[in-house]
Amino acid sequence: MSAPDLRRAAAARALELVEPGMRLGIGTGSTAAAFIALLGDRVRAGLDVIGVPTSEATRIACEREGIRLATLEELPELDLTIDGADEVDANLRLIKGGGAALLREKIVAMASRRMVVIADAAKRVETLGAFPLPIEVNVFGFGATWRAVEKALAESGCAGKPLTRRLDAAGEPLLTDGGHALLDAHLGAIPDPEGLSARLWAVPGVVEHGLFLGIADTAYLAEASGSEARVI
Ligand code: ABF
Repeated sequence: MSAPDLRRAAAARALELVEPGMRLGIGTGSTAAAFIALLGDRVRAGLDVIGVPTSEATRIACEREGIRLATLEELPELDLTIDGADEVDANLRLIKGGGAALLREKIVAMASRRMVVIADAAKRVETLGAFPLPIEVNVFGFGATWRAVEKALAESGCAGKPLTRRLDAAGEPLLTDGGHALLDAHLGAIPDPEGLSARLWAVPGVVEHGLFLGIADTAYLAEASGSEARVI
């Protein structure tokens, strides 16, 4: 059972929630890509849905599949968002943003009545933080914000943990679809996600961060069970 097979199994389970006429938030990343491909099959077979993509990459993938799209301005209230995650804990708290799309992902998820996470069960953790926490920051005053984020991390009991700037494939500082920079906080563990979230939001240059707390209501996590995939 390969990782793509597991991602497809989780995506297929989420697709069962999609009903004709639904307004969908469509996520970013490889598991969301598996969902887009399966949704495209259903759309070509006649399923009538409309989607709001969470990134330019997802917009392009949906267009290639023939999935009808709208902007969040056109559809400010969505029925269901399906998206991946980098980590999921037992309380459905997430770390997202490895795909550099966290701001639009969080805006779209917050505009949805439901958010369902799809992932390989390997994303399940006891404590968030092994995956570096993405923090989206305004490029204006980047250095000052970097120092303010380090202070916020220290106040959250994460003093001295490495903070790096996200680079693109060419090794240049990455800019998100929204034109912001990304910091990655290599914390190892986040014992108090809610407290850290509040401290990061208090930093003026922080646009958003990858802690999704109280947003997802369901997670479909796929694991190998013999030669089959089991979704838990
Ligand atoms: C996106 O999906 C990102 O927020 C997250 O980092 C990524 C997970 O990607 P994958 O499904 O490829 O593991 O939502």
